[in-house]
Amino acid sequence: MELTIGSSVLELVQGDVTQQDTEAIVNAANRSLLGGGGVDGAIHRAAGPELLAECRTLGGCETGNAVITRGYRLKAEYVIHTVGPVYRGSNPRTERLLESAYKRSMEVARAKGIRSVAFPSISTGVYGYPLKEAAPVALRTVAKFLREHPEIERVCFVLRSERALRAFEEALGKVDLAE
Ligand code: AR6
Repeated sequence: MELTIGSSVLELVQGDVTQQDTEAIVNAANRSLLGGGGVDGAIHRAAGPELLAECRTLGGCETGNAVITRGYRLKAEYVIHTVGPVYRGSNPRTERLLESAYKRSMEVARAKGIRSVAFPSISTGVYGYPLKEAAPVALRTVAKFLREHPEIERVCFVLRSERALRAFEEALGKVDLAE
């Protein structure tokens, strides 16, 4: 599924974010930036040990923020590491932190002159954010950024499961992208 926003494209696909050939892929990291399970583990395995070595020099990342490293053995030249919130029930603060994780990732990409970015669905694995609640936040935030910053040409959400893809497709149908 694909949507045009100004001169940019927002795309939803089912797949593995580590295999994307966008200029940057986003990692759903934790505050230590020293690796973990889920997408984080897969990205570190695919990128090789040099990624962890660079992450060690960064001194961590706050929830809702994002930092950038090289991509090493990945097809993507860069990895943007962001830390989403742990879900403990629906509340505005948690939602703001998820929004911030997407927004800061886009800002970091833009600051590097990156034109294409692939995202996994942040916080919806180990961190327990329900897909149905997370998908509209993710799509709204990225769509708003693309409208304001057309220099990012393509953003692809790479969803691991069919269930996740469906949740994003449904949200894309409902969310008011002109907001
Ligand atoms: N490509 C795309 N999506 C994936 C992939 C993949 N290769 N693998 C998993 N997913 P999670 P979080 C989906 O748990 O919830 C780590 O230990 C997965 O199905 O990776 O933000 C970190 O170190 C889910 O929908 O990230 C942190 O401690 C989504 O990606 C913590 O987990 C996110 O799941 C972060 O938790």
